[in-house]
Amino acid sequence: MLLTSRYIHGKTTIRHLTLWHKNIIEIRRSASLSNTFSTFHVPLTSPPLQINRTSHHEIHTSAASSAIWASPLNNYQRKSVNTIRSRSLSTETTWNESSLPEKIKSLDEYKVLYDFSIKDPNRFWKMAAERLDWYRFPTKIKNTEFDYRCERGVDIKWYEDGILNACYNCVDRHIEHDHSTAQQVALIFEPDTPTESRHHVTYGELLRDVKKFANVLKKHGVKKGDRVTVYMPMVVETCIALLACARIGAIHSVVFGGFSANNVAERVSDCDSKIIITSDFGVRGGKCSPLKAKIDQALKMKQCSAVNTVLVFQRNHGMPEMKDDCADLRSSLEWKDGRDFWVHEEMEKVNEICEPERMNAEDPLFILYTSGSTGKPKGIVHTTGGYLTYTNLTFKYVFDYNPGDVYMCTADVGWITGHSYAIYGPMSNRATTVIFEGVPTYPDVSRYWNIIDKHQVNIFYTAPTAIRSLMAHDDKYVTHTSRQSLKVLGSVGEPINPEAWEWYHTVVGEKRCPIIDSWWQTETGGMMITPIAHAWELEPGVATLPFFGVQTKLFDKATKKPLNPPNSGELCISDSWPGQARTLYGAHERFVDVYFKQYPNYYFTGDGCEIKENGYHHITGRVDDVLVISGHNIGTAEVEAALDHHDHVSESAVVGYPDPKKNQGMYCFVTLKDDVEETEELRKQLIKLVRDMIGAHVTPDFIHFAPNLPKTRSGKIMRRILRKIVEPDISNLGDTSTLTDPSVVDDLIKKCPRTKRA
Ligand code: 6R9
Repeated sequence: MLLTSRYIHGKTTIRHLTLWHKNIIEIRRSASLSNTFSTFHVPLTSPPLQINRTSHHEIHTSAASSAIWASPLNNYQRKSVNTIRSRSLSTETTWNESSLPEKIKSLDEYKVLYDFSIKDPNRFWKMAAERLDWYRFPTKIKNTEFDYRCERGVDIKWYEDGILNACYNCVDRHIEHDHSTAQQVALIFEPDTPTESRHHVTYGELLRDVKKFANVLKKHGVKKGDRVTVYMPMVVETCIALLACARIGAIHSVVFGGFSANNVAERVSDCDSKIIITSDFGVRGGKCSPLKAKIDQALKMKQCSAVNTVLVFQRNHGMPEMKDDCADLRSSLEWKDGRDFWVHEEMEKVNEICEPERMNAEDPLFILYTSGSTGKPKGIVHTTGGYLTYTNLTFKYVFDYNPGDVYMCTADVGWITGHSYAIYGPMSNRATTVIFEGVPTYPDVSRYWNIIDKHQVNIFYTAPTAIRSLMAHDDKYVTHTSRQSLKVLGSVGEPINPEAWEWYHTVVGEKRCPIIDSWWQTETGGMMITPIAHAWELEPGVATLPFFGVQTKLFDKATKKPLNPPNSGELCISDSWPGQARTLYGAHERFVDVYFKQYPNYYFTGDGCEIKENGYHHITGRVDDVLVISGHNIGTAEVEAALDHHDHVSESAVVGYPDPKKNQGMYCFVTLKDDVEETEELRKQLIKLVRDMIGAHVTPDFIHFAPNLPKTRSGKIMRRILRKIVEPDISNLGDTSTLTDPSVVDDLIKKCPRTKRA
């Protein structure tokens, strides 16, 4: 179903798109041919870059990038949104090929630029890099190899002779280009409890605090290249900590604040960090959670014996109000003199002068651990120049961010979305960002919508899990709020089922706002397949088209042969993009094994995808989640989408179990909406619904009503654990410590007929 919503330009043109899609395939063919011969010695044919030298800071900036920053915040920006919508009816493209356009206004503009990005990645990504400020602008743009079989092996370098600083690009330069930015709000802090004092932090204040904290790090011996573990709640101080690391060239490794002491210890020891930044506690959903105390526990473990410094922020330093349980936590903290330091005391001892470190584009910016399906977590390494260029450009184009817009991303900084689209993407675009400490359901399920009204949020980015949990309640929790400020809505993290998409679009966005269903991964650094706001028509639950420079390719799981669209298969990416991870920390071989060996010369995403007739990409879920039942391949996401279609269903998770006759049986966990009764009748209706929607060969064997599903901290359902429960192999559940609520697992086991039988 194609939406013909009013907010998007007229009646496009499936035929047009199809023709164009064939075109892409052509371009891909020729691009892959040319790749065989030369990947990076492509001469740069664009005119030489205009370099301006600012006398005080020796920062080189292109004319193009300074033009962006010189634009004042005025009404023009807001008006322009409307003109873009009407202008997007036009099919003419005015792009002059000397620098990237400020916006992507239509599908036609996208097509022209996409083709260019594939044909000439060196020029495209050179122009993208001009959006940043460099101490030395790179002369080498792309130098990448995906083929593990060749002598060089998998090796990814972008902008390799460029020199820049990520913190400078996120803070200093905005003020240097336009002094009034010192007064512009950078971060709006929204605390867990709505009545608690909140504060706004301007770019000027942020710069001061980042410099001071960077000096605290230096005073404690942190140097360029050192790894710094960050274990913090979602507060302004966390942004300060990350930017301060980036400023002095230290590599931050954020560990989500909900992880156990064991998880922390494993991650501290893997990257050998000697310093930890934490907070005395965090507050989420009205509860105070100990952070420093967990660090103390971790530091008693052998793996952490090298840690010699713990810098501790006070959660609400200088604020009068504090919950009793939080005050108790603070007063009962263990304190080891010579190792533990209060940040507010250390900040008193340093000055505000701290020049940014000059970093090579390929110097690591951060490590972020993501749990592998087996074995120990993978330390994904992102580097400075490519990552920042990619997150900067995707943020700007995809959300159509305009100066003055207020942006909010609900992701915690403990996962990649928090890095790329709560900090580096928005801040390098001089955005104003809401940092929310709490959860969507506290103090009630209107919380997000109230925050949107309170801070007049224009762009809102969240995850399907939050959307599904909120839509399980009465719409009045949404409709009693205004939400008039909203222009763009986003979703990331899992496939969004069409019902959730429709609800988000209709009830939350009142059909005014495009839904940016953006597909990407920790490993990809930034958005890869995504709509661009206001540029083309949307389909519920469909991520639509690849971002510039991203070439997708489908393969057949069984034969490993490439498939031509329209088709469904395993999703790979044919060539490098600047935002991609370079390696796994200390484990390059594992990096190659996991991502580059399945399909030689391609990056393997591990996701399934359907590319439709119109070129739109529909992500169908992790490929390990495909069931083979009596010879039929059945994507669990498809069954879940059918179950979620029922009015009474809030969400579902489908897994397989071994079955001697059919190879696998199908087991469906179903969470019902508020106040819906679990009845035999409903169970029958759901089985029929799946058969009707997908086909008679797809019949759930079990429907298990489960009020809660095991979820990771970032809201993804942990199907690995569900598979173990129904197999049943409950003595072998693996690590459950990364779950939001590990007790959910016991409830599921108790109610599972298969475990009972075993
Ligand atoms: C950013 C992030 C990556 C996995 C990815 C895919 C799933 C993310 C999605 C989506 C369908 C989307 N995923 N966005 N699936 N549609 N819009 O979530 O990174 O935590 O590494 O997870 O999430 O399965 O492979 P990460």
